[in-house]
Amino acid sequence: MAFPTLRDFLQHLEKNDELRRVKVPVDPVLEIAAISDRVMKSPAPHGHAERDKHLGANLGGRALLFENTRNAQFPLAINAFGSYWRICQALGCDSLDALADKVSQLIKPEVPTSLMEKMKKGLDFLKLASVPPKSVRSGICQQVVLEGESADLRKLPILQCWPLDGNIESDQVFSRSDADAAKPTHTGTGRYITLAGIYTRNPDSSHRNVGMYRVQVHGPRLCAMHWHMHHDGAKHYRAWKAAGESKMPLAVVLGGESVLPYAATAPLPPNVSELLFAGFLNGSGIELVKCKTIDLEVPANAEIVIEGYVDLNQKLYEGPFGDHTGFYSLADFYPAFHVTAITHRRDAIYPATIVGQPPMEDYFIGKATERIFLPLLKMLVPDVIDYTLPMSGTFHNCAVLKIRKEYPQQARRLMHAIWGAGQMSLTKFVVVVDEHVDVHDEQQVLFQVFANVDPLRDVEIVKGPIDILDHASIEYGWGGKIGFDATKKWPGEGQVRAWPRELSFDDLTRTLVDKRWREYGIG
Ligand SMILES: Cc1cc2nc3c(=O)[nH]c(=O)nc-3n(C[C@H](O)[C@H](O)[C@H](O)COP(=O)(O)O)c2cc1C
Ligand SMILES: [Mn+2]
Repeated sequence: MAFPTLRDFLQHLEKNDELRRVKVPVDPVLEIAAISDRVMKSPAPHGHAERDKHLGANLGGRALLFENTRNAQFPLAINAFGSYWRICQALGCDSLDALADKVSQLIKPEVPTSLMEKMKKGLDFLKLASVPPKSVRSGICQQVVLEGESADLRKLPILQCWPLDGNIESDQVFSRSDADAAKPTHTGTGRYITLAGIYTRNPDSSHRNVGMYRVQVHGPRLCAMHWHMHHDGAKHYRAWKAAGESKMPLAVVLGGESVLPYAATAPLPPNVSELLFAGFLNGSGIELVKCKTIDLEVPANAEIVIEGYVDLNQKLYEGPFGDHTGFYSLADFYPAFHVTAITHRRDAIYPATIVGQPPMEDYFIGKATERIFLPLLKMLVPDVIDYTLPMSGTFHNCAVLKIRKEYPQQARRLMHAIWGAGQMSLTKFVVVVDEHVDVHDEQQVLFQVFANVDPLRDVEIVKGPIDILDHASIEYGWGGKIGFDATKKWPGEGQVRAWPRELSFDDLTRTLVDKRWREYGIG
């Protein structure tokens, strides 16, 4: 079962020895981040039983609750989702594979025919299975309402994660110039809200979106809103601008049901509601209350809600920011968000995360997506048996997929399907291996690539949209992508000499040695 509030979730973690309280005063500027980085890369109390040989399976340390945050009024929780065990607890499942099974059961009975129908059915499963959000009159997130001058972001223990964050005087130059940008009026601080759901709707209220985007603090009531142009918040922004509006309501939501932070990161298509998906994961509809100063609804069980509006004619410098790529994302211009109110639960806890070179907390959030979306990926591309987004690929840089090869050049078909599939289309390196390979074992995968690929024959290079955080692509937002066909090549695939067999012992010998192992006295 998932948990109705962040506090309930943290209590559960503490009961299971998965949380440590830090009582001494600690600085939200860099110190908390440096502590968390170390903890996130250390062993977790409960690992991943089935995957114990795989990178990251037993990492993630413990969740941390900093009770005494220097110069701020709230305790800070971090790394609450940062291990296999903890992300499963947050999503109310025993294992991510079990959750993926639940998703595949839902989509199985349908027998769609065309590709379009398949896509529609695949996504419709949410509507069939989930529990829609419910509007309620009041919520703990509004126990305290701060408006006007008293809505001051400095009360929150907002982190500075990395030393050059927000420092535009540094050598971290701009990633591009935005011709469309109004001249920036403000320089940001190094502090970023990192684990919030950003709630927006389109102008006619026909669709609402929740996305996890970082928010850079510029002043007590001013922020920059970092949504990538490929994401739905940016889509809403463009819709409000096209409608000739000057302000777009927006809420930054911290805490709430334990499924919410994950749901905000899930790569759902623009027309599929994160709140519906969250209801499905939560097992009951997410309760929503009306905001106090803007026309939006937010989760009633949240710890803290920052209400306000995006000024559609004002942009701010945003960045640099130490990002999940392991590099600083360079500064750029992003929309200005003006705070009109901060509401919070009495004794609220401020949730945060840091990103950087993996493994970090977001690695496990990404793993949840990898597993939950496997049945949907299979529906779109039935060739896929399993896949992984390896730790070293920081999500968009690499996907490894395995197939049961049935016809020549099947791997290439799969590559192109991936490059056309939602957020996965941004994948820079696609590796395809045969069925017997464990894609979660990086050593096995690299062995297959190095051994089975002839670079003249088995590499596919294309161009197209790339994650905007990719600093290597020649242009901002698009560039080259490469596919490696590491499957066994068939005579029908061009110039292929006789292909040797991979070494392995026969079953008889293996069982014999297993049975006699102790007898040998080797240990
Ligand atoms: C910790 C974390 C931080 C993220 N920060 C951003 C961000 O600053 N901007 C962004 O556009 N996406 C960010 N993402 C990715 C989006 O949350 C994710 O792609 C999501 O599916 C977007 O939802 P949308 O399609 O509704 O926009 C982040 C993800 C995580 C896990
Ligand atoms: Mn969305």
